[in-house]
Formats: sequence, C-alpha cells, structure tokens
Amino acid sequence: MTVVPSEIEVHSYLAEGDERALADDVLDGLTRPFKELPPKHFYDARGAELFDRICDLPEYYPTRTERSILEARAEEIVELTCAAEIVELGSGTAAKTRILLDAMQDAGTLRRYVPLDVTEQMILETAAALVDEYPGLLVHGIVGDFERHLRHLPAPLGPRLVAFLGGTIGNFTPGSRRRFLRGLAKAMGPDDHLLLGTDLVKDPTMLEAAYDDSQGVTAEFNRNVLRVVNRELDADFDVDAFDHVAFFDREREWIEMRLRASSRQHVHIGALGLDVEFEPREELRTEISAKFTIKRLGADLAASGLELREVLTDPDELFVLSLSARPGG
Ligand code: AVJ
Repeated sequence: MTVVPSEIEVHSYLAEGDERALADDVLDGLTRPFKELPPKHFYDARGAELFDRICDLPEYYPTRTERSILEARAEEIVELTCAAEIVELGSGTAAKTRILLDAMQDAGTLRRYVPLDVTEQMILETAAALVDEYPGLLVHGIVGDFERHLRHLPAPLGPRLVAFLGGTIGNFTPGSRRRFLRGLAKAMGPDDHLLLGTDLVKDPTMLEAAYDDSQGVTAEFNRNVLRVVNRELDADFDVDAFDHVAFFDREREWIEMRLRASSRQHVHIGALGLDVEFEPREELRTEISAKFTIKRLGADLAASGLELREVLTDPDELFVLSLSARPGG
C-alpha cells in the first residue's frame, strides 16, 4: 500500500468517459474525406517516453530554449507575479517547473503546486517527489483534461501563476485556441498571471528538422497513435505501413504532422465496428503545432480577455515565454 503524505491531495475527473473520447475522435476523424486524429492521443506510457526523448534531441530546440529562458528569468517572473502557487496545465514530470518553484521558495512566497494532467501516475509520483524537495509545499493534483476540467481548480491560496509551457498551445487550431484562452481568462482572478510558452515562426528548415529528426524518434512518436488505437479500440492498423510526414505550412504558420499510407490499407476498428480504407499515399493528419509571432500572440491574448505584460525570449528569438493578466488586475 502506498502512503500518501497529508500535504498531497489528488482528485480525478477522468472515468470511463476517457476511452469514449478516443472512440469519438476516431469515429469523427477517420470517416472524413481528409482523415485526422487529435494529438492528445499520442501520450500513453510509450508515447510519453518517446516525447521525453524528443525533448533531448539536438534538432528539437523548444524544450532547452524554454528552460534557458526560465533559468534566466524565473526570479523576475516571481517578483512580477508575487506567485504563491503554480497551476500547471499538462504538468507531465514537472521538469521545468522546479526552476519556478525554486525561485518562489527563494522569494518566500511558495505555498502550493496545482498540477493538472491526464496521467494520474505522473501526478502522484511528481507530487511525492516535490513535497520531499520543498518542505511545507502543498500539492493539489487534478487528473483531468485542461480543455474540460478547469472549473475544478481549487480556490487560490494567493496569487496564482497559471503555467502552460512547452508550446502545447500550438496544438489548438486558431479558433479553439481563443476559446481555450477565454476559458482560462475566466478561471483566473485579478491577482493571477498566465505564463504561456509559445514557439516562434522561424526558418522553415530549422522548424522542419525539429519535427523530422535524424534518429526517427518523432516518426515513432507519430506512429504511436496508431498503436494506441490498435490497443484501446481493438483495431488492426499495420503501423509500419505508414510513413512519417512533417512540414511547415507557411500560410497557416504551423507545423503539420501526418502519417502517409505507403500502400492501400484496410483497417478494421473492432470497438466501433468500423472499416476504414486508405488509398495508396493517402494521409492522416495527426498534429498541428502552431508557430507564433509576438504580434499574433498579443492579438490572441487580447481577443481572449488577457493583456500581454511581458515577453521573455532567448537571444536567438526562437521561443517566447509570455506573462499576461486580466486588464486592470
Ligand atoms: C508537446 C505539443 C509542444 O508541438 O512541439 C513534438 C509535440 N510533436 N514533436 C510540439 C511534438 C512532435 C510538441 N508539444
């Protein structure tokens, strides 16, 4: 039996509805003329591990760049926000969060960490490690989906820093991005700040290399979504018959990842009683990862009821961490 220290509480809002969400997305996405699956289904245990490997790839600059900005500016972020707690959306292993927690501890403002993630095990392990590392820290974990469960955030213990790091905001299409940010703004109080990580528009060669690495880790990550569908929905995708495709769409300013059938494919999805056909070279879109200009970032935030207060970037302007808040707050 595991003993959970009293500083930790974890609430789960995911139930059987979870597999339903995959089933709905598969039914929706694979019966369209232009097939598509949302990227959130990449992240089973194997997908999360592959993503961790991506973050360490030489071509994948966002993770280390965001970390370097955090290291350089954490003290300033804490000073500007007076944050007593971090609410982290898609917290994962909280690797970069510790930089902020350290700065809050040094400033004497640190009270609580509120991680929100779909993986309960990850939240439990991270919570246990953090209460050891930060004496007196409270952890209120939420096992849920940041698109659906923001209303379950606990009442604040002080000024909140809502952290949405890594550039994950780029996975939203422009319309749903603003809807999401609007919901976030509504969940924030006048003393709260949003710390948002966004990848910037840059040389397409550099962008495309980051999503098509020489070791093929991203390709495996991409194909992993088919393994998830095979396992969870009793499907029979021939995973190796799909090639990894990644390109920068210059007009839409986003990276798009697709899986291309190398030959005609018939796929049966047992749990849905659904048969899907892929023509030779037909593509399935698996992810968009939007890249920003600072101007568009400000416009998206403003349209969502948030005011851009600080733009923190690296010397090469590859990535931005922005601080924003409700106007007047
Ligand atoms: C986790 C969404 C930020 O878009 O860069 C990495 C996911 N996909 N390589 C990104 C990803 C392919 C990543 N995010």
